[in-house]
Amino acid sequence: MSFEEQVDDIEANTILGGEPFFSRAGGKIFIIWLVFTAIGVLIGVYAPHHLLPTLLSPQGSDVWKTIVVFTVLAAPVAAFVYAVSFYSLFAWRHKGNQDEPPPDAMPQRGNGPMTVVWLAISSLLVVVLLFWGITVWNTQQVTHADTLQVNVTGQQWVWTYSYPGTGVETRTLELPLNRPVEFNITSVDVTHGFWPAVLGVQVDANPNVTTIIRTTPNKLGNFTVRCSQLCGLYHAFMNNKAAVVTPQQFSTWLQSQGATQAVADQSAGVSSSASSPTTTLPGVTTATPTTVPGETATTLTPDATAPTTTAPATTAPAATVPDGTTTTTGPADSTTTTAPA
Ligand SMILES: [Cu+2]
Repeated sequence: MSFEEQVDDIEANTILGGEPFFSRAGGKIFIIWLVFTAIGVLIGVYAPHHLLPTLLSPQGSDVWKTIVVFTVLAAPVAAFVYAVSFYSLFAWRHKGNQDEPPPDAMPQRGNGPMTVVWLAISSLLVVVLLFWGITVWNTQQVTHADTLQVNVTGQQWVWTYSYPGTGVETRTLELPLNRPVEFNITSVDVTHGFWPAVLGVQVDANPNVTTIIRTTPNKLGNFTVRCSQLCGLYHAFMNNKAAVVTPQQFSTWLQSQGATQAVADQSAGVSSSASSPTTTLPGVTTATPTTVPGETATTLTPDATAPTTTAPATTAPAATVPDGTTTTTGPADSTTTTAPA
């Protein structure tokens, strides 16, 4: 059979018709595509359980879901490319028993139905991903009245955290459980990347710009804040210890860093009468309506909580449970999560 006859035979019978579907190249590629797609979907669904650390915030769960959805949607596309490639490689390769390689097939200048299908599927996938991304992004932009402010400053090669209104400035990050937190991030030298991965947020720290990201830690645990931008010689060592702790522990920690007890209790959202550890439950501690720390300078001193000095917008509602997220994690879980040092 001449080469032209082979090509005609392939087009007439093997790919498009003639023989039963699963005997044709198209049918075989279809089966390979199905198998590869199934493998890709299984990897997309189950690999994150083994690859991702335990996530400590709803934003982290959003990231998890996004990884799964994007991988599952990409699996059939990648599988199609691999299926055609593998089949071509093994079924249509030059076997080596001919004197010369066969000439190329006739070039394809266009294929109307294929173009329509290709464009339609691609467009649909992009629209779905765009819709998903915008939706998840919007859920992360919700602000809460009792948000804890934390100023984050990157420099070669350390992170510094300050808690406005408390006088505390540290190089370890501690956050109270179930309290929305707003990071105000900047840099004093080059571009860094603030990356508390298990909280599901990451953003660049740029000089002369303050970038805000929000998250709500909803599980206790220790983790590491890393720098995600190659920022110089010791970039790889730009790591900080960090932890999500109970409000009571947070207050105690603030005091150990120099805050007065009144300011620390106020920042942590715990009332002084609830200071006894036996009466403090993480996430369900209900604070008295207090001034939100960090929003005004009036919280700097313990006696600044007098009602006359409190701006209306800074008065938090009584409940400290921020977004209705049910707390399923108790103090006993605090040892379950440790990011690699
Ligand atoms: Cu850096």
